[in-house]
Amino acid sequence: MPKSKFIPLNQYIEYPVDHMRSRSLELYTEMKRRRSVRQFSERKIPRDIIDNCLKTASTAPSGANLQPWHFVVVSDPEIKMKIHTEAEAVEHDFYHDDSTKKWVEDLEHLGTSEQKPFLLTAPYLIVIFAQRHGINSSGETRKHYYVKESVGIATGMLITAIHNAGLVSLTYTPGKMGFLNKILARSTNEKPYMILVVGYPEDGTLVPEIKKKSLEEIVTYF
Ligand code: IYR
Repeated sequence: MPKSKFIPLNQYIEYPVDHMRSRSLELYTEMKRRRSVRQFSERKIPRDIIDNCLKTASTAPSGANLQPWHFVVVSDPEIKMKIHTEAEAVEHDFYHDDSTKKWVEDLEHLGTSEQKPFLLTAPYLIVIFAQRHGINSSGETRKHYYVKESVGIATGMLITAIHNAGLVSLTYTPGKMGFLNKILARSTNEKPYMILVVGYPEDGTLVPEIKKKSLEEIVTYF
């Protein structure tokens, strides 16, 4: 017998097919407006809104339901400053190193640079950690499964929740992120996964003109 107790699937709602069609189209219409933004205003955001978005992320499926993630929400200006200093040092190497020359060329159309002022201006930096393994209260380790997949799904749901709330975000990944463990006092079983920068866009924000692949390009039906 499984150890789990089983309960009826009583929260499921079946919609009539027409209703399903309009709901699926409405979400697509909403999500295709989402853009990654690199210019953030300093406007504050109530914390309960961020909490609600994190609660949405917490509903994500994960390997063996072990939920191998931790979210550190940074709004403290001094901590943001430390992250900014370390991140710009990492980016300086990335933008000047010979080994990343081609990569930097591939990014030209996005208008990125080694300067990361949004790490100071955005009201929240959500630093997402992936737990390579778990540690219980007695300090014993526990294997985690499909960690990257699980954290990726939770992060996607967080990005969707933030957009749905009417905010903008940026998935930001400096090449080396070990400094985040030090600054945020997270143990080494937790690997920094990304910084999700969250806030309002600055007035007059510009975004690159980019195209998404068509369904024909990305989907095969059999
Ligand atoms: N971390 C660098 C470089 C960078 C890499 C990728 I892949 C991007 O999609 C965008 C930027 C930076 O943020 O500038």
